[in-house]
Amino acid sequence: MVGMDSSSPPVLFVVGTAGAGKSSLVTSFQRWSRFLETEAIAINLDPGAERVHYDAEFDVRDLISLTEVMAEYDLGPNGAQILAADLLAAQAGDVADQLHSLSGELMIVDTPGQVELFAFREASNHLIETLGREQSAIIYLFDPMLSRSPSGFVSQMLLSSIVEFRLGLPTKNFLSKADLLEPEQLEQILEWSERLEILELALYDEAGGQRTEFAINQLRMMQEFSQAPGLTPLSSELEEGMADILTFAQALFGGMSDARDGFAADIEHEKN
Ligand SMILES: Nc1nc2c(ncn2[C@@H]2O[C@H](COP(=O)(O)OP(=O)(O)O)[C@@H](O)[C@H]2O)c(=O)[nH]1
Ligand SMILES: [Mg+2]
Repeated sequence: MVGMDSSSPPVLFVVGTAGAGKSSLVTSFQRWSRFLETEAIAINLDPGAERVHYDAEFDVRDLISLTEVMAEYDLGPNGAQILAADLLAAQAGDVADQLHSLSGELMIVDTPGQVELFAFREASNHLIETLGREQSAIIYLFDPMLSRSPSGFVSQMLLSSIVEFRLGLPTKNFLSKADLLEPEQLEQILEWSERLEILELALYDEAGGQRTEFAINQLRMMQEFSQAPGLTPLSSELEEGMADILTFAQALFGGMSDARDGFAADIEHEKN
């Protein structure tokens, strides 16, 4: 068996609340990377996905079917999702063999619809170890509609940091589906992400003093520890922000993969 040695590629886990745009991002990023002639390997870890629009080199649905789990154990979709995650952990050996046989320059991983299925089940930590913790990172997607209110925005900041804490991987926040926001809304949200004191005022208006103080104190502490602060807009629909994802991966893993030189050279080439 081929081991995960230093030649194994960087792995980006795409995480976010249900409907945040995870699967669409994997599709868009893979399509974009093809133009650089350095294709990203897509992996689907969502047993509940009805269909995916990317080419998955590994698809968890080949091992576990949600409809079969529902029928066999007489469960509804939520219970079946949880059991599916645990069944997957029990097959960790098989999964590891299949994942280890993949080679490429960068892996991008689609995770289950609901964020807690990835962040809080034991199976995820096994999978991260299997793919290589040292070269793994999280792309955390903010839902654009939820981001329009100060409390919704702050809630996602907190949730993202909980996921980062739980999985112990470097995390970068991206504002998903930016094409759905009015330019003023987008500007406002980005300003909140850059200037805590502006966010604090907006939150104070919406939520009052006590809740604001609680949240802003948390955020202030988080910002001190964050490896990749800020919020970067992206749109899978318009294929925008894909280079920012790659830049994040390169900043973390630059020296670890041939991808860097290949991708960087291609991007330089695109610019010219
Ligand atoms: N306008 C727009 N819609 C998007 C974008 N990304 C995803 N969507 C839509 O958002 C919905 C949820 O996307 P999906 O990728 O399935 O979310 P997931 O549950 O996080 O995997 C779908 O209807 C997508 O077509 C985007 O960049 N722009
Ligand atoms: Mg999905």
